[in-house]
Amino acid sequence: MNKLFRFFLIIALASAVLLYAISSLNTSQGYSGGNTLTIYNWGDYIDEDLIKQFEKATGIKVIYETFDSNEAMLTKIEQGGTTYDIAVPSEYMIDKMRHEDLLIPLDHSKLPNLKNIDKRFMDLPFDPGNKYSVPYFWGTVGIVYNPKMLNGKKITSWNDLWAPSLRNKILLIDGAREVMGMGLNSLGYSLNDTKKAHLIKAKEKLDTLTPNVKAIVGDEIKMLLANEEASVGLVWSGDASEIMSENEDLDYVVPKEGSNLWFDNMVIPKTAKNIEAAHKFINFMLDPKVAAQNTEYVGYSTPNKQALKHMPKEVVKDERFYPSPELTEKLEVYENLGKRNLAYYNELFLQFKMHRK
Ligand code: SPD
Repeated sequence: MNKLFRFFLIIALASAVLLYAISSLNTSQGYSGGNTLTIYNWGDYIDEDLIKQFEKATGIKVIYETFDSNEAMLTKIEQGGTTYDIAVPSEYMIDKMRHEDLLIPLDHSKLPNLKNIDKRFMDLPFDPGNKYSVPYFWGTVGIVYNPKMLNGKKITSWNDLWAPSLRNKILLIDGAREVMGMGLNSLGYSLNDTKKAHLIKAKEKLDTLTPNVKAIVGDEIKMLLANEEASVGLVWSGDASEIMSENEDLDYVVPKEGSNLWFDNMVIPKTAKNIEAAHKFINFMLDPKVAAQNTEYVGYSTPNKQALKHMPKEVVKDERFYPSPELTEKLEVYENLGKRNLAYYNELFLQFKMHRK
């Protein structure tokens, strides 16, 4: 072998080794594809033991990231820096994403466990025929409160929160639609109202709640309420159920003026690199025993009818967290209000937050 040939052979081998090293580095740093699956979910929204079970059963490596609002999730997906294989948006965001061509149609033949979902949660207006999304959890928005800390006082209405006795006692989840929704509902307006005058009135009413608001927080709301750092919280029902399992003095109510009924579903974003593995994971999460384990861990309400059979009766029969269809019919599901209106909700919510400072 002449010297020149040996030199080129060494260069070629070195480049091959370098390329291999770079590609495995990419995989471990969160690039989807190959044998990895990148999942983007709400914080505190899965039993991570199930991820390990899935990895063990399939040999697929899961990269798991979290978000704290639909809006933050959308921005990250639109930026495209990380290519998520699965995301878990709520209904109005799914409607927005499918209209903006950000989702991949699901292959139902790869999701045999879809049959376990209660028909009540299938084929909803935000995704006819479940072309793009599969139910994950559902629930309501309401008020969790501690009667012991309120001298036995009961809360039944949004307007109760404006009582001067609640000064500095209320925590709010950091959600634009939830907080604006509370303002709208307290005035008798719809959660999907787009009249500028009504939205401004709702924001002005929220401003008058400021003295009672101790903080606007993320998932730590559960710990703060369970530890009695505040006596009232605007929360999602699943968080209330988790808080109440930590502190039995608390109660949860869906206010009498009305509230939100929501659905979080699994989707495959357009940028996905491992569509095959995404279907495998979605189908895995739809298994009745897996869904029951996840539900017991997370505390939210499962749409999986077969999973309910594996769960404690007192949980499934608790109408606060599994409200009947008659009750849910009276609640409103958020609609996709369009770019301009959604941006206006966010802007007013931001102004409300600034008003507190
Ligand atoms: N910590 C998990 C929070 C999940 C809340 N999803 C509810 C969204 C309602 N729009």
